[in-house]
Amino acid sequence: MTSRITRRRFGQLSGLAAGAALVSPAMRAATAPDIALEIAPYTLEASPKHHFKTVAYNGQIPGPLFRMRQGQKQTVEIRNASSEPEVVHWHGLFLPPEIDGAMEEGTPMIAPGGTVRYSMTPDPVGFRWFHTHTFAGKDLTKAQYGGLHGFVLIEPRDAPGAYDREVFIGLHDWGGHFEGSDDGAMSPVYDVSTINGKMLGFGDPVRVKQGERVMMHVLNSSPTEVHWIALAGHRFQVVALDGNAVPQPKTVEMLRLAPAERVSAIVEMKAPGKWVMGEVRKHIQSAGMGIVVEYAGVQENATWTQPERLIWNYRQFSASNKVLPIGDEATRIELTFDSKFEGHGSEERWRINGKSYPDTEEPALKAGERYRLVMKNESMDDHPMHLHRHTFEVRQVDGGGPEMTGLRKDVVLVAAKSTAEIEFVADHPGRTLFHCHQQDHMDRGFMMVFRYV
Ligand SMILES: [Cu+2]
Repeated sequence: MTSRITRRRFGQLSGLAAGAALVSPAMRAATAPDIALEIAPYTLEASPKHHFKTVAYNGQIPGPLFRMRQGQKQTVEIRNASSEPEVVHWHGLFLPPEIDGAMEEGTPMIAPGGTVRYSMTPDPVGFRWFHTHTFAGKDLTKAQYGGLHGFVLIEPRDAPGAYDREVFIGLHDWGGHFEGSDDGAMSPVYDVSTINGKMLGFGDPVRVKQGERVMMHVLNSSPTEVHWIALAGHRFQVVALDGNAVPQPKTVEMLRLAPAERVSAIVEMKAPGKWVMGEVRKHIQSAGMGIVVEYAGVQENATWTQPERLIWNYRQFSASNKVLPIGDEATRIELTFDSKFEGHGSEERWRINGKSYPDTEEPALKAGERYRLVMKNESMDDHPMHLHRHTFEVRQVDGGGPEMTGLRKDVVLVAAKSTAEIEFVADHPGRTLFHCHQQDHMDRGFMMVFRYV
C-alpha cells in the first residue's frame, strides 16, 4: 500500500471538475468503490512469440467486465499508475460531460500517479464499453492502439434473457505501423490481430454444450480496422446493435463491426464439434483473429469453413416499413467530410465542413429538440462516426432508399463517397463530442463538439 502513497501527487488537483475528486488513502479504505480501475503498464502475450508492451486496466486485456443495473448508482475509482495522463470514456452511456471521458467535453485528465473517484448512474440498458480517449499521433502503441478497453453490460431491472450463456468477445489489432496507401497518404497496418487478447490457438476456447443458446456480445475495439466475423458451422441471430435491441432480429452468416461497434447475437449450439470463430478475411485470421468454440466432450481439430463473400447491411435490422410519426420534423445539420492531402509520406488532415478540430464548428443544440445529421463523405475512406452521450437513429445509409426507423446506435459507418443520415433528440445537455472513431483520423482533426444553448 505504501506505493500508492508515494505515487500520489498533490500538485495535480488543478483541472478537476465537479463530480471528480482526489481520493485520500483513508477515504479509499473507508468505502470500496463499486468499480475500481487501475491503469498500469502491462505486457500482453498474444502468443508465446508475440508480446506487446502496453498499458492495461486491472492487469488484463480486455479489461474487466462490469455488470450494472440500470439506474443503480455506481461509485467509480480510477487510479492511473501509468506514466502518461489518462481518461476513461464510458462509451454508449448517458453521462455528464465532466465524467463522460473526453477532454474535449471538459472531463479532466487523470495525471500519472493520480486517482479520481466519482459516481455515475448507468443508462441505457445494453452492451456498452469503456476505453481510453487520449491522443496517439505517430506513436502506434498509444491511445486506442494500446488496447485499453473493457466491457460494460447494463442490465434491466427485470427480464432475464432468453439464453443459457453469455460470452464477451473483443477484437483488436496490434503492432501497427504506417504504410503508404494507393493515394500516397499514410495509414496504419498491423502485424497481429487478436480475440480477447490472444491469437487463434493460444487463448482458452469458448466452451459450450449442445442445445445451448449462447449470447455473443462482440466488440470491435480496433483502433482503425473494420472486422468481419463468422463462426464456422453456425449462424448469428442478431438481436442488438451497439447494445440496443433491433426492431427486426435477423439470422446472418457473418457480422461486420466497424471500430467501436458492438453486435449482440444469439447462436444456437446445434452442431457438435470444435469450430473456429474468426475474421472472414484469410490474411487477418492468419494474423491471429480467431477463437475456438468447443462443444463439451468433443476431441478433434478446430474446423473453419471459408465464406465466399462479405455480406452485411444495417437496413435488414431496421423497421423500414413503418410509417414515420407525423410532425417530428428534425432540424438538419449538414456535415461534409473530406481530407486535405499534406504531401507524400504524411497523414492527411481530416475536415468537417472544411475545418479540422479544434477549429471545427460548434453547432448549438436546444434541449428537447430533434436533429438530423446529414453526413456527406467525400473521402475515399469509410468512417465510423460516434456521437457521445446520446443514442441516435440511423435513417439513411449509402445515399438513399426508403427511410429507416428503429435502428438505434452510437456509431455508424459512413461509407466512402456516400452519405448517411442519423437523427437524435438533444436530451442530455452538456458538451457532446462527435468524431470518427478511427484513432488516426480523430488525431488528425476529425472531431467536433455540439453545445447546448
Ligand atoms: Cu475516419
